[in-house]
Amino acid sequence: MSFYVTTPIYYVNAAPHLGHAYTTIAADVMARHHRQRGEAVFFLTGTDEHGEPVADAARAAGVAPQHLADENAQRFKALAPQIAASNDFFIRTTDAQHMAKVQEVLSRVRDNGFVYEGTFEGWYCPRCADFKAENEIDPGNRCPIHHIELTREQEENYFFALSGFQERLLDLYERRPDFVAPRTRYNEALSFIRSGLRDVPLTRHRLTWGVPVPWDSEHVFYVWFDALLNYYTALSYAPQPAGAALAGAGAGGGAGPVAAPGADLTEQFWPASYHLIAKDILRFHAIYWPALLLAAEIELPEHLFVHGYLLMEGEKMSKSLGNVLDPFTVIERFGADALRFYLLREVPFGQDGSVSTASFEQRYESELANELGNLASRTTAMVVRYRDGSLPACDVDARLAEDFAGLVQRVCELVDRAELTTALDAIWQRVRRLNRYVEEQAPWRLAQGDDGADQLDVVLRTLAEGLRCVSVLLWPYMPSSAERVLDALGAPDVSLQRAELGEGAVAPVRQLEPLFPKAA
Ligand code: ME8
Repeated sequence: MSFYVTTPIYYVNAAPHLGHAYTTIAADVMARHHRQRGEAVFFLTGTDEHGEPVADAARAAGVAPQHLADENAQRFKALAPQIAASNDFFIRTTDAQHMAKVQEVLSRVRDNGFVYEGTFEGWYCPRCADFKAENEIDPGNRCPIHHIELTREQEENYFFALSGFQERLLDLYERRPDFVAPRTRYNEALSFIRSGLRDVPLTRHRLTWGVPVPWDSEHVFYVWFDALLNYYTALSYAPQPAGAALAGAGAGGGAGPVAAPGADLTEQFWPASYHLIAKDILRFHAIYWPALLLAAEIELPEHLFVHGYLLMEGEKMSKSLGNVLDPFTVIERFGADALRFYLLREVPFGQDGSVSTASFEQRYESELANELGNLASRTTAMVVRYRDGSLPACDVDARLAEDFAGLVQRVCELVDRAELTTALDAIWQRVRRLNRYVEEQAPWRLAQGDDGADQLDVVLRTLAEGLRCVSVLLWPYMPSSAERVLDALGAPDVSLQRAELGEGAVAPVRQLEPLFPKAA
């Protein structure tokens, strides 16, 4: 089994913000979860460095585009470890190997008869790098996303014959109702296709910052075609994934076939299992991308999952709108795990949702510190206090086993559909169940006198097992906190194979320091 997940490649016209962190965190949760299942996983992120968004920002800053790209690509690259993202590769569209592959694939599209010369005339947003249809324009000829005035473009271009793919795309959407999720986005893409597809420019004449068109030196490829192809080109030159994220936790890395170093990974990982994007770039991914792949005779990806916007004060957060919450500051105060948890818990994955410092702090305290943190502290403390850190090898409480039955399976099914918030909620209900169990059983009473000794054994073993299971399942969301708990329980294995309640080996338990201390 192999699993390949991607994020959009981000524009290097400015520094990363929370919106970018969000998609990368979500992709990381999926990648880690599939590694836990023992699958060979490839997780790709990177930067989109060509086209007007970058050329214009470089001009405004008085530097060469490559200079701006180099500077900001480093900032995006640095974001990944800070949010604990375990990406296997970081692609930059200025990589020579990527550029050569783009030329190869798009030449094939031309050889296959889907490219012709023509004149484009229409409205264009240089920030979106997008040609807008008449029904996508806000009053005053403004971009509905960036609110800037659109420019009127008239240009000699090579066109991609998108309109010729209408029937094949309709057929694709009919045959594969899970090609785009959630359903609202599937419907949106489908109605766009049904409304009639127009051919789109494949190249730009006046721009020079892009991948050169091999058959006409006066053109560069339109940035979106260069960018979309990253998902495919990366596999041709990325190194073999190490599966390192699991190795640290003692499970020995991802399984699956292992290619020789330097081998082309396309056969092993293409087609992509999931492209994660936000709804701003739906049309490119749900329409242009499959059409381009059909034109190039490349297999289509399995799923596209479209998440919503993180909103601050009701507006989409974006570099160009200026209302940006800095993920680095949040991480510095509360840690990456807390940010990861908050984003996937607060905003149902797939919908828009507001984020704020106030709701972050509230969840940090009520859920992370008081629910999970407290469960972990008191469970380990009680095993140490009442049993000297040695758990008895007895069965777990049957009622709790019943409450946990089917959980691993359920989480797998939900993550398979990218329902990351629902999966997290299913796990969290068990965190709460375990805290209620402590209250119901009152181990401190059982510890008084000898009559309750057997029951206390069962309660402690059940709590330790419950804590172990939820920690394994939470690992993709909060890797370092989960690893700390599992380490204290003497059970560092995060593979899902033995994540059922009662399947853990009995090991010495250590008292755990507070997982989520009050922030300074
Ligand atoms: O569009 N809420 O790059 P980009 C949620 N280079 N997600 C957000 C967000 C927000 N407020 N703001 C940004 C591009 N994102 C192209 C993509 S792909 C072949 C080329 C995330 O830097 C979300 O994933 O504008 C969104 O789709 C992406 O950043 C846009 O990043």
